[in-house]
Amino acid sequence: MRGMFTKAIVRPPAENFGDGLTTAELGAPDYRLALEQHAIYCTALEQCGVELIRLEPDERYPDSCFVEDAAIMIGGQSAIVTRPGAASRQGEVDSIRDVLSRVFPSIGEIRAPGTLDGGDICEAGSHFLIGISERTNEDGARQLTRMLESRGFTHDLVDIRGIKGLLHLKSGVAYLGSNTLIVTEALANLKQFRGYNLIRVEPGEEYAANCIEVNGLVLMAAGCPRLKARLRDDLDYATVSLDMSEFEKMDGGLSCLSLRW
Ligand code: CIR
Repeated sequence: MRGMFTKAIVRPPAENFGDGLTTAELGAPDYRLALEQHAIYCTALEQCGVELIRLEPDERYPDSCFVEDAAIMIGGQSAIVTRPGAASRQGEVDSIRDVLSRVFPSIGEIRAPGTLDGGDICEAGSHFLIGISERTNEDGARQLTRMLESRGFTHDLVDIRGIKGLLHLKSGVAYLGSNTLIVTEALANLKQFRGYNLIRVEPGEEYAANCIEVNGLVLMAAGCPRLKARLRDDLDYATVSLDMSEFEKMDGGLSCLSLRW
């Protein structure tokens, strides 16, 4: 079982955040509101007992607030710097590498022609679910599986390329601990998820599938009352609802805004 989360990297959106990549047709984000939502998200992490490493906003990379995509944490013990699938995001890894190399004695790295986004990697105890997506290719996934195997972790690949509207695996899956996964209906029947207690999000609440469990608390998107009630009443999870509207406009969710270990 993994220990407590004690640290997380976060980076507020830069002023040109709205120039980032998106497929959501929800309009342009309001920058001030995005900053506010980000600040509330950071406070929620701190209230879970996590100490934040706060990076400066970086205008060179409009998507750089989504720090999760630049690295993968393994069992809280080691880290791998990724090679994001979107060319416009590849430079984001440099500052993340700088931070992580001060924390971990040695860090792995995904190399070309591999591409891999942290949002495609779901750590579920000692097992990793690895999404193959428009961003994470087979070569990137293969490099990661070798690194996981050498550290004693197991894995399954999950090809999400045919699933409409799913940017990353974790846009539709979250691991809550205790062998429990939150999944969208579109993913629920995949064989890789057999053996887990599956909590299916109901139609209309798909965005809530991207949530994070931090030291016993589930941080989740506001506006998804059915999932919230289910977690609270049936599974006894305490939840904190966070308004993520401006990040949703840029295809981002709760997990992508921090790198936790
Ligand atoms: C992108 O398209 O790369 C960003 N606009 C959103 C990234 C969200 N990251 C994530 O789900 N892990």
